Amino acid sequence: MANQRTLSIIKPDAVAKNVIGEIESRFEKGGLKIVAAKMLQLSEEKAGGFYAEHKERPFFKDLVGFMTSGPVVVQVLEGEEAIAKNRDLMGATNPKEAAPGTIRADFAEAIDANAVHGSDSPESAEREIAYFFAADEICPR
Ligand code: IDP
Repeated sequence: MANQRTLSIIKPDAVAKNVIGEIESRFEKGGLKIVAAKMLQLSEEKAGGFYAEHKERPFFKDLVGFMTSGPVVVQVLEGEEAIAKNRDLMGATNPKEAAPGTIRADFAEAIDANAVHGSDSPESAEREIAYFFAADEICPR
């Protein structure tokens, strides 16, 4: 098993619901360590750049609008198989399809307001972590 890092975002809907702590607790209880974290208000440019791979999709404008609708918490999670483990803890993209007990099943309302983001591959994780964090903002422990 490989020790990995992954980029996690607690999205504006979950921040507005005041469940940051409950979501962080899922990560910690799931064996992941938070090794970097900050709260940010994303600009349209920053949110659009983050989701650049979706820019031709019909939901892109709404996605950027949602991601800039309030503050987010961006963070780096570290642990064994952290990328897959985080995706397991998050549940399916559409909360209506997310397994019981996952973050999206418990805290998200809809596919376009689904509480959390998590990198989906080692390549995405590397790009996404560098998109938000300088090397000296990450604290291995
Ligand atoms: P993921 O967040 O589970 O990796 P992606 O397919 O990468 O899912 O999509 C990125 C984000 O775009 C999703 O989390 C969701 O908020 C939004 N999204 C994806 N598909 C749709 C859709 O069909 N309608 C509205 N929003 C969508």
